[in-house]
Amino acid sequence: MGLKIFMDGQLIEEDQAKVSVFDHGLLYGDGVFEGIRSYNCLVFRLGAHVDRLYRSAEGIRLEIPMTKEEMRMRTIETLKANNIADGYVRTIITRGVGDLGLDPLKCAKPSIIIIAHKISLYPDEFYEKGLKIITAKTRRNSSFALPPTIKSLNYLNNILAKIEATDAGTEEALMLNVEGYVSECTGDNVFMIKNGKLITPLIESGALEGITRRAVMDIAEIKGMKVEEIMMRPEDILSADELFLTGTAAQIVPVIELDGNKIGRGNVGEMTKNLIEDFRVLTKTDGEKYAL
Ligand code: PXG
Repeated sequence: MGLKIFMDGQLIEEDQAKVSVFDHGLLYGDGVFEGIRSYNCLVFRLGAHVDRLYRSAEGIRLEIPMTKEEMRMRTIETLKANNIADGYVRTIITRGVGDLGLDPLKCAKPSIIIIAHKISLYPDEFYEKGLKIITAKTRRNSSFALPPTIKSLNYLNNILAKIEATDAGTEEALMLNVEGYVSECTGDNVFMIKNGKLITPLIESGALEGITRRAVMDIAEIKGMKVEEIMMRPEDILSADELFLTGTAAQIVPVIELDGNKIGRGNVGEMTKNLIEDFRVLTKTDGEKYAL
């Protein structure tokens, strides 16, 4: 039996969960989404994910036809219906069915889709050995065009950079904004550690306000580390002691090389290892609980 998908008010079988060819989500990438994780029946920072989903929707003038509270409830209901304790949830809001023209006002009603899936973990090797990444030539979308704070269904900007990473034989690509400052990777935020200080690009550099980013900053502050958000230059990264990426799916992944240049000693840093462990502990307590 396939998955049970929440779609437009009800849970339906995976093979029945279909989107119209006239949905503006498909035609134009007109919609928003979230990627959420549950750990042993605890949905990590569900409230923050739901808040960001509604902020993204507001950013594209899309009104989600559901309250935030119901959205949280439906997320948990979908996890439960699929008997998933450790999972990855993809919530998608599309503009809905319209005609072939651009006008979003012709779309009658946004579509709400929640997919709860078992988590497919990244290979252990990523965490043990660290990633080698490149700097993409593709620049991060300008806030004046499509603000990177909006988690929209239009991810071509990120996908183009991801293709560059794949072409270079690497897993990830660092993206700069049009001014040449570091913004983020294709689906992860970026952090460096220098002289014991945790440093990450300002959201204004063209980064998504990552939930994992926030959690890592919280952990660091509790540990008494100095945390700074800056306009980061690529050369700052080359002088870092440690470098890592954060995201809901990947959590915290060490990076050991950028464009063939070693970061620090070229191995996974001790402070990164500590943060990985602290984050693992946090996911055991910080979340919305449900029972299967
Ligand atoms: N930046 C971007 C552009 C993202 O899409 C993050 C940062 C990290 O945010 P969170 O809140 O997850 O800590 C994301 C989130 C993938 C994938 O397959 C990743 C995301 C979305 C969709 C797919 O790696 N990322």
